[in-house]
Amino acid sequence: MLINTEQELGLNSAISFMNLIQTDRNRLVVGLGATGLSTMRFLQRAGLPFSALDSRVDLPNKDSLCAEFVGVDIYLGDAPAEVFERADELYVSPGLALDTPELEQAAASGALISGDLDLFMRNVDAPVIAITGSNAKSTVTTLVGELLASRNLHVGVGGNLGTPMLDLIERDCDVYVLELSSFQLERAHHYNFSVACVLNVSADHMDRHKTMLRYHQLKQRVYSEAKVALFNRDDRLTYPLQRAGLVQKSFGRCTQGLDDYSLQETDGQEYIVKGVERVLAVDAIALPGRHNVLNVMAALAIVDAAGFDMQGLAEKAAQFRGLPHRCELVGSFAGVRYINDSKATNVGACVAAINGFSAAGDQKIIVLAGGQTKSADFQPLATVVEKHACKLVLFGEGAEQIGAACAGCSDLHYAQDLLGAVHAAHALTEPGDLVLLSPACASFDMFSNYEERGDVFRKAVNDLINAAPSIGVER
Ligand code: UMA
Ligand code: ADP
Repeated sequence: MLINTEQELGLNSAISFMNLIQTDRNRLVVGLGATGLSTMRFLQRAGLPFSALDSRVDLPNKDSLCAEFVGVDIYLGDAPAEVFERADELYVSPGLALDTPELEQAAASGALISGDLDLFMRNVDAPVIAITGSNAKSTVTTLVGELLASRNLHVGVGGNLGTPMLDLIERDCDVYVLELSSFQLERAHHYNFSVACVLNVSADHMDRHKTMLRYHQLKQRVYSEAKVALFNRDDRLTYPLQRAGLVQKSFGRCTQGLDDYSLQETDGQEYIVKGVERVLAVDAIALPGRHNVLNVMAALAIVDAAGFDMQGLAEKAAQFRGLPHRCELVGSFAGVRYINDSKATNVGACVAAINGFSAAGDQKIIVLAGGQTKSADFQPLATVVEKHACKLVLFGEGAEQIGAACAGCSDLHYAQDLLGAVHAAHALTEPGDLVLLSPACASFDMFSNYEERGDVFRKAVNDLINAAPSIGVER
């Protein structure tokens, strides 16, 4: 279905003719979610003609689109083949797989398959810091943004984190900090970042990328034109490929060169250090869990690698309280802590959370997991639940598959839904335990997103707490 907005508004449409005289390129924006909309706005501001399409017939914002993009051809539902055939440049939303027949056909015909990252990189002059990885991207990107803002810099923070990167351009920032997903890297061709960091790599999005090799290669692209590559010494898959002129720096647990960040113990006190120089006492870090110590270290190392003045930034990083739904304490009662880690949408995140909390004490962890599996392998989860003798309460679409992988490794329980899982977990607790919602799966089987899943967990826990006032609540 074509919505030619000029016709709808009763105007005399001349958009095809206008396209011919204003440009020698036919641009097509594919997908009209947050990225598509920001791409349309960017092209419109730049005066570059384009068409757009979305496979949904009932686009919720159809009317406002018509009003905003007068004269632009917008196709909803099944677009005619010619729309793809005549496109020279396709700006494809990250949610769309590139192996769809129309996109493969367009690429085979010589069209450029691209995304918002290319438009962004071609149109900003300020330094761009790019952060990717399977997990911890949002946490580290946000912290880097906060650290730079505390230096009185005008910082643009966005990308996969939420604000589409092209929306940041108008703000004319001193520096940009982008969280990049494998999907965004996959459709890009321009990677000239000031600093590029791969925080960690563990299997995710296997339903889209099919093999770990492909996923790994996509993450590596972030380094391909960067000035400085910052990698995680504890994770071989983050190491950059050698390239002339590439400056390499690293962070990790064990000490390395004088320019690298690591952990060191002195007089019974553990510190983040740069070379041999103390940067921050680990005890001072507000974020919970051992994995978050590495995240704080990574953020400091990124700002340092980008060449900014580090004065006072370690203290600022120590105060960072994190983002909602990432190892967030909901409350504790009867000596049991309830943690919302709904953002753990893959196995690696759940494994990191279990390891992170296990390192911090000898409490037993009851893990609530399940949801859409994204074709994941749950063996790493089985290994870690066995190692730390965790109990597992499984719910949602992936429950059977996770149960099969963890059979014999863990005390297994099943629940109909998340509310049932919270009650089942509560029944299993003893004082000193920790109940951890860390699903290792996407939420879309039962919820609209991970935030809704986390909110349901929070409410269930708060209802439990409120129903047992006599026990004594510590929040
Ligand atoms: N669409 C179609 N046909 C399809 C599939 C999708 O037309 O077959 C349409 C959808 O109807 C939608 C549009 O394409 O209207 C584009 O949607 P999208 O899924 O690409 O999502 P956006 O709204 O553009 O959001 C994207 C990122 N989403 C994905 O990568 C799936 C957001 O990351 C990101 O915040 C946003 O751009 C701004 O940069 C979210 C995410 O889940 C948080 N990311 C994944 C993750 O973190 O694991 C990678
Ligand atoms: P992303 O944006 O990459 O999804 P987030 O900061 O939103 O990253 O955190 C997602 C999940 O990753 C959370 O569940 C969190 O517990 C987990 N996580 C945090 N730090 C790490 C780490 N260093 N390694 C692996 N997983 C981590």
